Amino acid sequence: MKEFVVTCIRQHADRSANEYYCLQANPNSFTIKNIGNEKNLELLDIIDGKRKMTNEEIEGIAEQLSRNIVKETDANLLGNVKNAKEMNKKITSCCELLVKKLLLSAPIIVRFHNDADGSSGAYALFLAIRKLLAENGSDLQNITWKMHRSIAYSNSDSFEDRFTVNSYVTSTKPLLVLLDFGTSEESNGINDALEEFDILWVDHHPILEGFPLSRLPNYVNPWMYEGNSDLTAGFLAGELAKKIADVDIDNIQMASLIGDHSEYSNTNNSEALEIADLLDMVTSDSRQLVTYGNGYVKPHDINRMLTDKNLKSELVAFSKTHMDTMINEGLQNLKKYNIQGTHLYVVDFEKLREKHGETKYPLPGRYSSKLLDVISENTGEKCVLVLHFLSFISVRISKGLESEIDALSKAMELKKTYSDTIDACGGHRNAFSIKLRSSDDKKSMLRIFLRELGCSIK
Ligand SMILES: [Mn+2]
Repeated sequence: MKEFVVTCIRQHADRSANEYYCLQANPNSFTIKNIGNEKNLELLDIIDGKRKMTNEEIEGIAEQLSRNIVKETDANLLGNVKNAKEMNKKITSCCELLVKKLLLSAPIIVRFHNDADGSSGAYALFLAIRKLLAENGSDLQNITWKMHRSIAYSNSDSFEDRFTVNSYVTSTKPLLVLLDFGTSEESNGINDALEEFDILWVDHHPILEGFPLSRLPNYVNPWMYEGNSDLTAGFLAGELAKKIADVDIDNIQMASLIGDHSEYSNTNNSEALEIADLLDMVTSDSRQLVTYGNGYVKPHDINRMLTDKNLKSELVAFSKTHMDTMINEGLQNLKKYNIQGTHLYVVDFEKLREKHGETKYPLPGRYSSKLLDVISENTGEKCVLVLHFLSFISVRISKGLESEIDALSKAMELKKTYSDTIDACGGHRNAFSIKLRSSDDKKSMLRIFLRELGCSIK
């Protein structure tokens, strides 16, 4: 196909400012260009041609080309999932969908969880997409990256996203990419989003009852293939990235595993350790990196942080010193209880953070994971850490102990019994949190929860 075809129009109030995104496709390569203003074109017009293309024609061309572009990869770690072959197939088809949307210049919104896992996934995809487009003489366009401060996709998120793509007329549905989001009922915006978007969702949280899997053909989660949360969302997004373009992202993927304390993390990889720490920091407190806009970190910022040597070493130094201080203070302020042949520790995070005023780093969840690691290293035993903060109770359990101390199930039970007090509860068996409707109930609910876990408290 020698000619360019209009696959997407971005409309402006002033019609003459309209932008026309056009595709020219060869069997294994393509060009996308944005033809600016003063052209009175319509969707699927062939530029300089006399006819229009049909929707089926252009879809067919984009689908075939995306299949030619997406590469076979040997995904070593995927072998830890029992049905690795099936999962790799699913990743490939998700990849083809993403590339097809790129080819057709459909607006793409990528929402990523604001931690090392979610942001490394976004960064890996960013690198791959940028490379693919550069190799084909095309620019990165129509992609919106949104850092997301939870793992739930709410109704207001869906409202915002539909608004974002409102000004586009496209030959194919826009694409919504969710990285490291969970399946809890708080993700109630999904149904509305499905009206407007195709959804590509990369997850590794346990799949909860009532989740509309059948409506989400492009949902990847190791739990569906007899794997578990240890293959992280960022790691899986990296597998997608490698199929799109030849990018060197091993350390980024490793940072994702380290960030989520996966059993596949290699903590001797000092470069990946650093990246994980930095990603955790800049997604907790973006003032460290971003001084403009809404302060939300985007892959471009991450790229700057990882490629600018001075900036990087400055950030590394800050994150190390600050985390060490906080960990030491945490160790000095633990309450200790006996449970089931081991110990449970409680720490009041509000009290710790008070002293440090300004910075939001570290966020309580990641802090509790680190603190648990240090405690268990110091004592040589597997243990439980309960951290509380505002209306949150965050729980961390050493790997391997969760089958003996199934605190997540107990918390879920409590949520049923005390639905007036507990607003939400979710995460992984080793790492989850309970969100209360009001911080006023925290003391009493904490006591009930600790008693449930076997602590002797009056
Ligand atoms: Mn994750």
